[in-house]
Amino acid sequence: MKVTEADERAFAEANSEAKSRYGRFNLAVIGGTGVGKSSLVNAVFGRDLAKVGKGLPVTRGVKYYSDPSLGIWDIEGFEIGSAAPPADILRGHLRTISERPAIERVSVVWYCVLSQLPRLTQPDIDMIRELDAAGLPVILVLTKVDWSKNPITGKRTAPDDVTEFQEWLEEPVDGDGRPIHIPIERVILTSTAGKHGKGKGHGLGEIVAETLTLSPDNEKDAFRIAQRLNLPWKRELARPVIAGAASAAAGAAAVPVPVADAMVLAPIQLAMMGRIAAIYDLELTTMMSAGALAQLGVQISGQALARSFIKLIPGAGSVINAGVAFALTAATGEAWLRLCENVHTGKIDVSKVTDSWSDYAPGLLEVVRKVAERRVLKR
Ligand SMILES: Nc1nc2c(ncn2[C@@H]2O[C@H](COP(=O)(O)OP(=O)(O)OP(=O)(O)O)[C@@H](O)[C@H]2O)c(=O)[nH]1
Ligand SMILES: [Mg+2]
Repeated sequence: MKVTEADERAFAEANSEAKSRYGRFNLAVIGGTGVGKSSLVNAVFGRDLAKVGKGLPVTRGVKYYSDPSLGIWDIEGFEIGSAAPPADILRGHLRTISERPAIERVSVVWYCVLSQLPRLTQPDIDMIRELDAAGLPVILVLTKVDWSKNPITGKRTAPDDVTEFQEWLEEPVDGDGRPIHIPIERVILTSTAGKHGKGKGHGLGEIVAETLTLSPDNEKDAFRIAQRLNLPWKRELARPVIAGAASAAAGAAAVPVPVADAMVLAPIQLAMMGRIAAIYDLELTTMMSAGALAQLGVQISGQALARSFIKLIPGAGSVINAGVAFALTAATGEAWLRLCENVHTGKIDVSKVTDSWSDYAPGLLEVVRKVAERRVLKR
């Protein structure tokens, strides 16, 4: 059976529909030159937007990088000798941002301070207050923390002056010991590399968890998709998609339809796959060529076609067929999820997706056997 163009479109349309529904998560990263803003963004979101994204110098000291699921407002911290007070400059930046399209609106701010200079200057405090006044939740990120590791317990500790600063932030006071208000939600200590630029980062899981907590409810899914560190969040988003497709497949198969199974089920499965790909933030065009996608459609349709033979088996009525359609769609979804996960984490090269699929795709016979067994057990 030839795969129709409609099948490919089912994948592509579901993919882009899901992408636009989940929308974009926008983060503002503020900090002085070289404090490690870009490194942090790369570590959490797994991509160098400054290199790959469409960078846009919006105004002096403000750049906007974006791809479909993520927008980064890269804002220069205050520079010594700047003409206007930093808070005034920042207020201007925030006004500029608020006049941009809604899809670019900032949700959360990471205010980055180099841990080697663990203090907040008055301009820093003024800027943080300005962000708070604009209704933006601020995470204070201490960057490039030089952890030392206890060789016996393996416990990591930050330098003393960093810990002291962290304690001061819990109840900040001015030089005269009077309490001052610094509207930050959290302080998080991070590093994206070890002392010599190698090794893994620390504090990243914490920054991801806190950013999700502070995100508005209608942008949490966008953040779950944009970030690259927490895979369970993505699985949680993908599972209902699979369940929905499996039910739809069962429904389509239970009703005697005048068209071949493949015509009905392949679009359901391909749309499911397109949605899952969106959750893993995988671009259809980078994942596979149109030809490769067609090939994938052939495989799925082949399974569906084989399914229609089951109808010919004496005693295997439309109910068994619906059960098989359900189970096979669910198994296909799980297999595709695992494949997407492996592409997402870099275990599989995107160019190998089509070749790898046969290793993941559920075997039809296996699925039919399981469904049949379950029915026998139920009796
Ligand atoms: N040791 C160590 N070095 C880091 C860490 N994070 C970043 N760096 C290094 O610090 C330098 C500056 O990092 P960037 O991420 O480019 O800093 P930035 O704030 O984006 O800098 P600008 O965009 O130039 O303002 C780079 O050489 C990084 O490799 C860290 O956690 N530990
Ligand atoms: Mg940078």
